Amino acid sequence: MKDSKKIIVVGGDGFCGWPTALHLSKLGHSITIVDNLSRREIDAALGSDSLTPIASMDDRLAAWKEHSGNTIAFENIDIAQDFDAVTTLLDTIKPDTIVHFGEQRAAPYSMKGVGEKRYTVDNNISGTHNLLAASVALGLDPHFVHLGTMGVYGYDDDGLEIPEGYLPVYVPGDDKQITKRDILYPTNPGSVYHLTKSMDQLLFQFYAKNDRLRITDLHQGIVWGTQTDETKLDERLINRFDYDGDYGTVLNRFLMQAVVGHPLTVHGTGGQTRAFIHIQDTVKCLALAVENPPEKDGKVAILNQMTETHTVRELAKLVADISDARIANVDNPRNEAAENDLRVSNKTFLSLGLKPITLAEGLIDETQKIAAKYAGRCIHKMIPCVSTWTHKQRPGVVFPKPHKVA
Ligand code: NAD
Ligand code: USQ
Repeated sequence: MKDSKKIIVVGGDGFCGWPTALHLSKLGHSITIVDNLSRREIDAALGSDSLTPIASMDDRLAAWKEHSGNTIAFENIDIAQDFDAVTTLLDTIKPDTIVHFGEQRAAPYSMKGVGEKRYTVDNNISGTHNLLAASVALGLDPHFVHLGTMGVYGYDDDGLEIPEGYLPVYVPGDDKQITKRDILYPTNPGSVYHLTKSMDQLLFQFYAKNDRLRITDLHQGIVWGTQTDETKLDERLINRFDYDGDYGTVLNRFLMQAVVGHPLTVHGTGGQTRAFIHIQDTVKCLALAVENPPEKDGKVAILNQMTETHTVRELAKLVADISDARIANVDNPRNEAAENDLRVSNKTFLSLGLKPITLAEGLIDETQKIAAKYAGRCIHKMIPCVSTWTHKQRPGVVFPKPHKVA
């Protein structure tokens, strides 16, 4: 391949990282996955597991070699804790691109307790900073592609369209002249996890300005679905499917709940509007971002990576309509706006040629081929969201309907 790049995929054992590593390998790039397998360890500690049976890293990579003929390298490194290993690896590979998925990514997990809050901040901020600082110390010039999140902006806005990263502000000076500045769109994170993504933004702003690193920060919505063209090839390549109260995201949880006969756990009124993207579109967006690095102009390229917005109650109704599921409005364990509007600009990816998969196309397939097939692996006690944001919230538990007394 003419434009084959040396790419490090940090967090390449995870839900978004694994299918992205396969897709970039299929496109002819030379891939090294870096992962400390902490996500698997957290599952074991919580007593949870992916609904889909995910193979060991060795088996995953052997299966990919059989199907594609391509070798993907793997390094088990904790990027937050082992700076020397990060430096040695970057110095050895001298990557053209570093795709960074390697963070603790669950909002409920980050709010479980003081230990989880501290772990999330230490892991995410140190990991991101170590990659940036090591690249600069070695005099390397990789293009950084980082997975940020739509949620850095919070959900208290009144429906203004969220632009791609920057807000023009007009500041009156002493001489009555008006000066225009492009500032980072103000953040308003709703969890410690989302706070770390807001802090990552400042690290990127500094390293782009000071060291002229080329950085793309992808502000991604909630990813749904499981499989991509590459992970479908063999059961050993299957992607993970999180459904538990800490790591499961709302739409995949509803799909799983529908097939195991659990009421759909709508938090509060379900008026929360969120941005969504299918995992197949995630990997396509990553390939587009890798192929289109920004200029060395001192400014981080920030792209909104989402394809549609929905309220939680709309999603519950969609899933209930294709199943016999009952909808339960449970207590909301989160400290979040009960109802919000959300409008998001995603014009960059559309202009680069993304053709989004819509919920309407993918839902039934996903329900039957994945959720129903692996329903027997569900650990029912892990379903409720019990991590509360403050002592004022209560867990999102479905209580049995009271019996009518005759
Ligand atoms: P995931 O937890 O499945 O994957 C993250 C991977 O990073 C795991 O394999 C984990 O072991 C690894 N990791 C974590 N800390 C590490 C460290 N210190 N050193 C090395 N490896 C480490 O999460 P995901 O759903 O694949 O998300 C990937 C990225 O995308 C995250 O940064 C997340 O914030 C972002 N994102 C995810 C979603 C979503 O809906 N899943 C939406 C928007 C943004
Ligand atoms: N929700 C329910 N019922 C449930 C689970 C969730 O009503 O059973 C509600 C939540 O209260 C929230 C909304 O659904 O209002 C979304 O929750 P989620 O767990 O699906 O998503 P979130 O916590 O925002 O986090 C996920 C990923 C995270 C990523 C983020 C993108 O875990 O890594 O950054 O989506 S975004 O939301 O755009 O910031």
